[in-house]
Amino acid sequence: MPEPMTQSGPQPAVSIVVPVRNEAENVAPLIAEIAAALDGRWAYEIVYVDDGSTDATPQRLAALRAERPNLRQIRHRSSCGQSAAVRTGVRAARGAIVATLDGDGQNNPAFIPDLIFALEQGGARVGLAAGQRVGRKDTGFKRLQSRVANKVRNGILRDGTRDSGCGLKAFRREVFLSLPYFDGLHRFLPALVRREGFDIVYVDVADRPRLSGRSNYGFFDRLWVGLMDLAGVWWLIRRKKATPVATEVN
Ligand SMILES: Nc1nc2c(ncn2[C@@H]2O[C@H](COP(=O)(O)OP(=O)(O)O)[C@@H](O)[C@H]2O)c(=O)[nH]1
Ligand SMILES: [Mg+2]
Repeated sequence: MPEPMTQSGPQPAVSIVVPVRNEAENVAPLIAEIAAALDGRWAYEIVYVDDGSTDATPQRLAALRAERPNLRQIRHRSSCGQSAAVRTGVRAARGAIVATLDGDGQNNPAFIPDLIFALEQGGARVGLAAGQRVGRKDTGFKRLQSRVANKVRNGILRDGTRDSGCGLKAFRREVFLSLPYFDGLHRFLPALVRREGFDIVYVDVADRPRLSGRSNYGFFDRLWVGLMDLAGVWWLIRRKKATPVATEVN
């Protein structure tokens, strides 16, 4: 059983969840950018989920916590993957709205307010505001992989999404936690959120190169698990009936 996570202090409206594995050099600059984007706008907390890093990521986070009371660090004892880290962060989040972003600096926190506004303006029907990268800063080969993967996914799932792998997203905590969980889930949020009967709104976000360190994924990781996950999500959608509208009769 996971230990219960408790936190005192006023409840924030928004939680920023950042999954990281071995991102020591990227922690401080990204947190400064998150604070610059959100300070004075919402009561918020930053929840870093360190997924069993073997570098100085936990120490850097611990040092920053001394000066930032709204920064939390949650640590997996051993690495369980990015989806698991996002889920741990969302479960621990105290805000009703959660925004996620990658911890390597590729996602610019300056877009978080746009995502939150888009979600809020959409009202209760909208379950997810998804970032769509423009001007990708990855290598040509990775851009090609991503383009093919997005075409195949959209062709099969028809989730109307150009780019579902962007780490910048905002959603209602409750909606995310109602989704079926699997490793790889974070790449299929638009299709899974639509499956629950919610709409998606999109926000264009400028992509950046990784600040420092290296990618955690290789070509074969993405190809093999990507195909398996696609088959799984296709099945989940096929096996969905109408979303129940339930009312208690008194
Ligand atoms: N918690 C956790 N985070 C991960 C893992 N792999 C990648 N990440 C984080 O997820 C984000 C995106 O990963 P990255 O390696 O940059 O993937 P890429 O941008 O697709 O090449 C970064 O913040 C990583 O630190 C993992 O196994 N566990
Ligand atoms: Mg990256």
